[in-house]
Amino acid sequence: MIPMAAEISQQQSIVIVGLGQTGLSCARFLAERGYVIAMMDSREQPPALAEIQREYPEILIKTGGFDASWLKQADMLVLSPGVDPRHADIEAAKLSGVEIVGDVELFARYANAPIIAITGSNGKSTVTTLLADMASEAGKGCKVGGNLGTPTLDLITEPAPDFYIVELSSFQLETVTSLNAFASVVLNVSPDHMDRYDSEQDYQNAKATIFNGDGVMVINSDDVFVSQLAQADRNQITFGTDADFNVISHDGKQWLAEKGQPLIAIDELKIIGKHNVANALAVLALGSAMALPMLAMLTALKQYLGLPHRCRLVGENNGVRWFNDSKATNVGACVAAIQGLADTGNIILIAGGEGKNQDFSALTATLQQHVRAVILLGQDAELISESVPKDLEHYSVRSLQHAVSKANEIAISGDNVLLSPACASFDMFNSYAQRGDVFEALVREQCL
Ligand code: UMA
Ligand code: ADP
Repeated sequence: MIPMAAEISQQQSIVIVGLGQTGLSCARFLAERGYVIAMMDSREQPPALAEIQREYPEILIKTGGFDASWLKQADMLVLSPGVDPRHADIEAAKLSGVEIVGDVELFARYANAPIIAITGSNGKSTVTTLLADMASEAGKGCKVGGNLGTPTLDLITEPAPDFYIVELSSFQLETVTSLNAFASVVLNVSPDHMDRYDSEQDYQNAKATIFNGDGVMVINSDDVFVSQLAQADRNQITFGTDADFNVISHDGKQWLAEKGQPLIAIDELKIIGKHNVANALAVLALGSAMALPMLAMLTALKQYLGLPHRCRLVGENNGVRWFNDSKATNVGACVAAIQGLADTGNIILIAGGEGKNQDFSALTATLQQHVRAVILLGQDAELISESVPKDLEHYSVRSLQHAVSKANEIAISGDNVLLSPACASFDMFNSYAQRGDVFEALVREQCL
């Protein structure tokens, strides 16, 4: 089944923009199918350059900047997600009638099995990997990837899997028109990537694209924006407070439940925090859309440890617990982590980095309510400090090493020290993962 592949003709000239992971996957996918392609990147030495030159010496490549005339002459541009479609040369090509797509659009056209599509401001990777564990426990063969790491086109194989389970970012969804997922979810929407969008509305619109088509809509009934996307004439499964999958009290405990029937006590889960309860409910809703047996789903849920750098306990010493939540790259994720840990002790928060034009005032109330000290670092530390309540103990430090030393100095038994930066890491690190690894190494050396 190759629904719309015929729409791209092998005579068309296709320019792939971006020579990163996505560009490499697009080049392989299109070259193997006989398409004539060229590639372009604004960096002089983009990451996949050598690999592409070795594998496909015939591909024309332009690096160190875009060539507006190449872009205008193409029939189709395949943009990597990191490339902003508002770039003047891309806009100009679009105005000249060039079709602009992304790798996920090609994936949607060529996918040969039902797609389960997951987006949201936060929780995507957790939900994607947990759902994959459940499907595997249920004996389903799934290909899993997207924004999570493996580009979607690399997932397409013969024979077809039972399902594709893909995490999609707003960047990837911006260039998608043909997606008709078997089931899809927008987990939640809170401001992020405001350096890429003209307005919050534009960011929300990109997320909403995941519901295109006629598949099952999985709706977070607690999210005002997501609830508004529900379409009465579509199959829907809801999760949240007043929903198909929710939390109930039973036998003196809190349980995840389906339509009032208790499924599993929350204290049996290894992932922590209210945000992970919401994630678990979303996964159960998606799994039920896929008709996965409940027993398999609950077995996988009980075993799921969570991903590294997401609210993970690094260790405990003298009654102080140290948590790595380096993946919290926006305010929404940081607030969720603080609220998730709030019942278990006082919080010392380490935050800061590259702020991506966020409004940090959304942090103020949560800091006031649940945090006993804040340690700020990175490019936007000063900006964030304007949103720290005046009477709250707070420090500005030069490095993560100083942040850990300061936290160690002020922490007392019963405290949770939480690295949850609410910012991207690129001002000081290569990635959130490197930031988290450095934090864990410092904590192990100095504090445990
Ligand atoms: N480039 C240009 N001009 C530009 C911008 C980028 O030429 O204006 C070039 C860069 O020089 C680079 C190439 O494009 O050589 C990189 O492309 P890319 O940034 O799209 O990155 P990929 O390596 O293709 O990785 C992408 C996703 N990256 C982004 O969305 C920024 C990866 O998500 C994803 O895992 C991968 O595709 C596979 O699907 C990462 C990410 O940070 C994890 N995602 C954001 C997030 O989670 O918040 C959305
Ligand atoms: P994503 O793939 O969307 O970035 P992850 O599952 O990797 O999401 O989690 C990223 C961060 O977001 C975590 O560090 C965690 O603190 C926070 N988070 C996870 N799930 C949620 C949720 N449902 N709501 C709010 N924040 C969340």
